[in-house]
Amino acid sequence: MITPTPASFPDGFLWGGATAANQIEGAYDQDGKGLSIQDVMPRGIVAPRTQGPTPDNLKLEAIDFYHRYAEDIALFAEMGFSVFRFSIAWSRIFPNGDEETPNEAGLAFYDRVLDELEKHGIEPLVTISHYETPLHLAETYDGWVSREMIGFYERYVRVLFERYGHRVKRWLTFNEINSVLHAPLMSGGINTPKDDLAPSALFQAAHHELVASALATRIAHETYPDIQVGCMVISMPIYPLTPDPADVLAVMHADHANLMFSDVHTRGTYPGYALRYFREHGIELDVTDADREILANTVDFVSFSYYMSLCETADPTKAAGEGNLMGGVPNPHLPASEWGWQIDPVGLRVVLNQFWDRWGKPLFIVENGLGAKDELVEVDGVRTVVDDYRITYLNDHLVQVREAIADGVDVRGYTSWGPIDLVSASTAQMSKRYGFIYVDRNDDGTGTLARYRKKSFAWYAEVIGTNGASLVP
Ligand code: BGP
Repeated sequence: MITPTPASFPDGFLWGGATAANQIEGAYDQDGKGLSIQDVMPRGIVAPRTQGPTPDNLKLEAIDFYHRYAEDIALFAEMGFSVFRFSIAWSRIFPNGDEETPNEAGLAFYDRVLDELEKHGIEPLVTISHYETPLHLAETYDGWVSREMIGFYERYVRVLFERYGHRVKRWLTFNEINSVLHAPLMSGGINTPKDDLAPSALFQAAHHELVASALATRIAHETYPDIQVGCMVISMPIYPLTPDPADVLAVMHADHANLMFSDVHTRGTYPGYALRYFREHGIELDVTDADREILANTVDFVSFSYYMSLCETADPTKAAGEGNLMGGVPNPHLPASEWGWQIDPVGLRVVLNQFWDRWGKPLFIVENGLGAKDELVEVDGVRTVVDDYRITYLNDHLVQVREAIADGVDVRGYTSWGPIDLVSASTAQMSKRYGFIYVDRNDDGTGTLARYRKKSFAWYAEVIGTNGASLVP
């Protein structure tokens, strides 16, 4: 008699939250930090970059995690976090990105963050590059279009592993690496405007990132055997708009564009469909023998963000909808968030099964959540947000994670996006809030930066405290 996997979270399942340096830290020019591309993107990806930092850029101060990290980590600990995902700002460590020696003051900041996490028994999960390429690398080298980036990244990674490798066991090489095709500046530090960028240059940039990512894995496996390296991709289940085989084929092509990155990460070579695409679109990649050898260093686990699903159709008259960097055709069966992102908890179970069946690697959900407008109110004399909509969203998604675990999928952990309110990546707003903790800061930059526990704070603490048993099916 074979016993099926029980529908519950395994012992040791990691629970926590995820952030990115540029969206929380602020202190954009302190202690030797150089500018990053985010310091010239005051509107996120919805408007062109500016020539330098402008006062309307909320990320310059963000939520001041740089000075308030101890208070914030204590709040995470109060919710019972066993893991916290954050990124290291590359331009704190190498202000321009192409220096020989790192900036000690920048390194020391992350020592302090790690000390604080250790104090509370919270495991760090570190993203090496999360949409914050040093600006100098974007302006001088056109970001990842240039092969030289691999060497700069390698130097950065070696410094990080050497300094923190004994206390950080899980690393992610690039945030949402497959987003480079959709947001070349934010994702790949590519200064050339997207419309002027030749497809060959874009895929060459993607190739350089893939090589750099595999190189990080090789360095870890050769020198730091305790370190596990994962890739991080946007997951996006894509459904055919109709059963028309032409729509199903359109889904297959859209899936390929999305999954190519993790196919390379997990298999170590480009899949046949990618080679065919390159050939038919006149894309000639510069792939050296050394690149091929490096790519063979496959990841230890696959991590991903999940916010929504999309539909695809071969019918060009159907309009594209709003989405997490990738526009798609709206699904008539699903509601949407205030920002038009369609809400689909079942899609998370679908994607977990698809990834597990395809790669057989342990999975980690490192982003998921609802961006919503919150209202700070007073309940029994305490300032809070009654965010039942967020609780419903997260509950329903976590129930589907549990279903996937019962399907036999190996899921190691879950970090909800933005456990504390932070600046949005796509729109650079404060009002698009994801947190269990409200931060008093408005889109016009006003506010005290005080922190308040929302209703979802106690809810998440209970979910973690019961290892998911309190979730409502
Ligand atoms: C992902 C990014 C994050 C994050 C999240 C939510 O694509 O990795 O950095 O911000 O989406 O998106 P947004 O902030 O645009 O609501």
